[in-house]
Amino acid sequence: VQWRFAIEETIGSVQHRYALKFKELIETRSEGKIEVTIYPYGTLGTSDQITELVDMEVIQFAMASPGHLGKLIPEVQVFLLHFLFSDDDEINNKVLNEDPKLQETFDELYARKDLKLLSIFSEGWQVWTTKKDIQKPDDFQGVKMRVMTTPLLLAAYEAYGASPTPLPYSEVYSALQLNMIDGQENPVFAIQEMNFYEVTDWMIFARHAPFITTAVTNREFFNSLPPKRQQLVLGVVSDLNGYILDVQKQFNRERLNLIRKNRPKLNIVDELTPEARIAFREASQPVREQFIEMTGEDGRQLLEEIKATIKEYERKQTP
Ligand code: 6CS
Repeated sequence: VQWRFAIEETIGSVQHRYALKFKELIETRSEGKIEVTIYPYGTLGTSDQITELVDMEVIQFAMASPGHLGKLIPEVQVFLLHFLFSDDDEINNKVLNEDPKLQETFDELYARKDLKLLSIFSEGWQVWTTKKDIQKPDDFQGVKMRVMTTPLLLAAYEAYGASPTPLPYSEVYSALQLNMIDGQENPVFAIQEMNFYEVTDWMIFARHAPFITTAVTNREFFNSLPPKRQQLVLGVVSDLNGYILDVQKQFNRERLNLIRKNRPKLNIVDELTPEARIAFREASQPVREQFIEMTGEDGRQLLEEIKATIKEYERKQTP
C-alpha cells in the first residue's frame, strides 16, 4: 500500500521532519506493508491546492495551516489571533493536544469539510521581517505586510494600520525583492530556508503569535481503514507531538545563528519593550470581535474555551 503525504514547506523544514518521522514510524510499525511518499512544497502546488488534493483523496495526508485553511474552516482562524496564546510553548502544546473538549470541537469542524484532524502543533513564534524598524503599532502605518491568505490576517494587520497583502508562500521572496511588499512574518527556520532575511533589513521578535499548523487526512479514507490501521495512524501522530516540539525549538535556535552568520548587518530585535507589547496587545483586541463576526456564536464559544484552557494550564504549571 502506498500513502501520500504533502507538506506546505520545503525539504529541511519542520513539516518535512514531521513527515519524515511519520514515514519512518508508519513503515516500521506496519512492517513494510505501508510505504509513505512525501511531497515537499512546490511539487503539488500551494497550501490551498494541497488541501484540495486531500479532499479529492489524490493524497491521503497533508499539512494544512490555519493561515490558509481559514478560508475553508473559518473557526481555525482562532489560532491566528495575536496575544492569545501563552508565552510558554509547552503550555500551548498541551492546550492544543490534550484538552478533550477542544479536540472534539475541532474534530467536528474538520469533519464538516470531509477532513480528519490528526494533530495541531506550533512551529515556533512568528517573527516579523521588515524593511524598517517596527517598535509600536503606528510604525506599521502603510507597511505592505505579506500575510497568509485567510481574511482574519488582513484584519490582524489592518488593526495596526498596515496594508496587509495576502500571498502564497512561494511568492513571498520575489515580492520582497521587487518591493511589492515591505515585510512578512514566519518562524525563524522558515525565514532562513526561504531566504527572507536576504531581502529584509529587520527581524523583530514580537512574540505576538505562534505559527500553528495542523496535520490532516481524508476522513473517508481514514474511516475505511481497518481499526488496526486507524490505531497505527493515531499512535504515530500522538508519538510525534513531543518529538516535533523539540525539532521546532532546535531548528529555530540553530537557524537564527545561521542567519546571523550569513548576514551580520541584519538588525535583530530580540524582544519588544513591555510597553510596546502592551500597545500591540491593545491594538489587536478589536480583531477578536471580527473573528466572532466571521464565525458566529460557535466562534465566540471556541475563543472562550481556548482562553479558559490556556489559563487553566498556566495555573497548573506554576507550582
Ligand atoms: O507563510 C506561509 O504561507 C507558510 N509558512 C510556513 C512556516 N509554513 C507553511 C505556510 O504555508
